[in-house]
Amino acid sequence: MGTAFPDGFAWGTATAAHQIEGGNTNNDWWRWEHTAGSGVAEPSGDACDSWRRWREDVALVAELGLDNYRFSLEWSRIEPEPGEWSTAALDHYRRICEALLENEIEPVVTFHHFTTPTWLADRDGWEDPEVSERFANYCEVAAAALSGFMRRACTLNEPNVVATMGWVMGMFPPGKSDPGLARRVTENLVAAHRAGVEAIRSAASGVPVGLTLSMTDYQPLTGGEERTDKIRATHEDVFLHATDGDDFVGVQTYSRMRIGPDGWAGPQPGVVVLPMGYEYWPAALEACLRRAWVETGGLIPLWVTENGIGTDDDNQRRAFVRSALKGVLGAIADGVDVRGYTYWSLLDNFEWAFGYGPKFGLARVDRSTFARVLKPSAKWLATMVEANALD
Ligand code: GCO
Repeated sequence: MGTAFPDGFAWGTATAAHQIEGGNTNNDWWRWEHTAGSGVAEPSGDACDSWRRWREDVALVAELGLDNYRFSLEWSRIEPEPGEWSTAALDHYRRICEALLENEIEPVVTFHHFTTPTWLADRDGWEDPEVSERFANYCEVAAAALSGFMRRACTLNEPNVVATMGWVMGMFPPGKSDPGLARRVTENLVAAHRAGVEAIRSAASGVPVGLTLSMTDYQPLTGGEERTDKIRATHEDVFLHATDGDDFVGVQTYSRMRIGPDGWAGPQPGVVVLPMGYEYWPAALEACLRRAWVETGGLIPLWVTENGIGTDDDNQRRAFVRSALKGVLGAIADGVDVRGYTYWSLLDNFEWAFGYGPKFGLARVDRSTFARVLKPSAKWLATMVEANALD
């Protein structure tokens, strides 16, 4: 296996509106962050002030010589009340796309990245069977505004995490633990994805569209085989099997989980554990790419739309990315059609329930001045992007 990536392999980095913009007060996450007992470490507050400083973010992506930048739209800014549309918000996101294109960077736009407008959350949100129509309506309006500017569209970011963390683990809004409701939410998210694909294609024809899925390298321990199959089926395959006809599948992988007869068996003694409690396991990416390829019949191109590491040790970040990319080369060598790699994230940002603790960024952000400073690992990544090869 060589160290060169295929010609045209695309390199990118990613962020999400609520994690970097600041002041997203009209969505369910802002309210969740200020709900006693939610467990959120700290409120998102000003985040990275990217609603104002987005030109600095574009300049960083350009400085790294990346081919694309994945960012998300904040639905609650675009549709602050049902049927009320903000031209100013749509113009804002179009200006980001224009600035990226001026720097020969392809805008990759995520339409829903975990946050839902409070007016929708208060109408049963993702539990409401009507939600897929509301989502499709929003997709159509937003896609029409960005048509001709966005180069790839992601409908839902990690719908499996939305369902599990919100309706099983209770760590994300609405903080429920009801497997029956989680199943209904999953069905509604699948329907929303399908309706979103149609809406985006109708409003921005020719733009490749797909979903981005959180995938974990689930490894069965003795006696954990059946449990592993069940977890894969309900947490991943239900979405992988909902991508028929899509233009790509986004794979987002961070680690593995060993599964025993009672579920997650916890970190293996001797394996490094990261600040968010999961193992340092870069090989998980290759395993998940291979599995996504098989489960989607080897018919739909894959993109790594998120892979990264929350760590204060920038050398560990570099080692992690290098090892993960070796796995990507291995999958490609065996015929898996992987079109690109997106490092999560451009910036140290609001890591949901963990607050600002975990540091995923290629750039650190001063929490009071919002100054961005690229880390050495970012400059190392830029050299690999330039060579389109592993160093
Ligand atoms: C996710 C989200 C990102 C996270 C990243 C690191 O996959 O959970 O897309 O918002 O910040 O995964 O945990």
